[in-house]
Amino acid sequence: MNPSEKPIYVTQPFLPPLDELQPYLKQIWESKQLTNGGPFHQELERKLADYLGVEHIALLSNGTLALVTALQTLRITGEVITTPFSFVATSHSLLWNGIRPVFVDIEPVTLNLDPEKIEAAITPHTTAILPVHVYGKPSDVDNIQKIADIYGLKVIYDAAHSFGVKYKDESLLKHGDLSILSFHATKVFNTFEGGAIVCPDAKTKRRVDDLKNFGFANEVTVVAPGINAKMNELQAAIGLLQLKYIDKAIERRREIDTQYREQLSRVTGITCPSLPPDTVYNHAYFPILVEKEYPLSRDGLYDKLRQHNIFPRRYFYPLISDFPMYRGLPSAVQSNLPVARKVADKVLCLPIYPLLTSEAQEQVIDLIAGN
Ligand code: T4K
Repeated sequence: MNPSEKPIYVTQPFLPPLDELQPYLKQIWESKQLTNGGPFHQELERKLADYLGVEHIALLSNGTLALVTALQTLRITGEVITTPFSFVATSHSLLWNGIRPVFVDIEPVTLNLDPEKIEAAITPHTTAILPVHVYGKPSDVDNIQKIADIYGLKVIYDAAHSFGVKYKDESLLKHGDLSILSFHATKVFNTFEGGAIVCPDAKTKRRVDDLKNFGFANEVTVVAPGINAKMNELQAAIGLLQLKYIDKAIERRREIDTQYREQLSRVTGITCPSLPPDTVYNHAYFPILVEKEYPLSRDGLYDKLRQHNIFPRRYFYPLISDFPMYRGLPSAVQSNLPVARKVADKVLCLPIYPLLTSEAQEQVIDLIAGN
């Protein structure tokens, strides 16, 4: 098979028609309100809360600062239990708050934090659990909450991948004390860069709003050493436009997912992880696991696709616990994380995005199937 003419990346951002941005730009130019909670920012907060089915949402400049700010909002200190199988921002947010990450292994089917292994990692210093809904798929929220209740721990979900995901008929983002979202260019819903914190009540949202604005509660009062993590008006305008197209974009992702699942489940040695029951998914990622029975190793398949101008990604390899700033931690030892290590060595995320053509997808499938 000839290499694809145009590179096929793991993702490509959806962009609304350019001419639809013009009226928003005009309004920004006329009002000169560029940031600090302007009208588009306020409108997007309202519309997103509505669309996602949550009480309150605070917009931030990116998902990483949303994580950092969420931890500060709940005054988390000491040790926090988290997963090594995620993007490095999850654990970095702990270090930025002077908190020690404690890695706990993942569960082999959902690839999320394994609740059965959490209790053994709790110490007198543990204050919270920071699970990730990896690829947007729900963590075991019920069992995680049970443990949190028994030990008096807070739960903050890194829901960077979970825009629009529903679990048991309601937004997945309602679980835990707070959830954060990412609106990065590579995400299902993008504002170029952007993020949010989903809050259960107005008081918590107010604290987030103060913290994302240097800690200012009013012109003369600073309540905490906050940071500048505000979403600006241009980002918010893009978000308002994206909302018009999001359902169609997710629908196209669903079709691509179905096609991959049908075609690749026939290939010996390729596993397509399933969805937890009761989930309405956003099809943010399409991970496959390259098993021993497949003729190539995961990296062999990764290289083969790259030679054909197709660029899948090994999300999440290496494990966070293998990066230099984490590997000295007692919980980072290999024997503590056997499932995460195995999964990190066989996972490959395939191209999935609304503008992926059927021909391009066929090419990816044919190469994996060895045709
Ligand atoms: N928590 C979790 C669980 C996360 O996954 C992330 C971010 C965060 C927290 C933090 O949220 P943010 O602070 O980012 O809002 C990407 C993203 O940069 C990162 O947002 C994301 N997770 C992570 C999983 O993936 P890279 O290094 O893989 O991105 P990059 O630049 O290689 O992009 C991948 C492909 O996407 C490119 O090959 C082409 C395409 N692309 C990318 C960009 C940026 C485009 O077509 N256009 C673009 O503008 O990290």
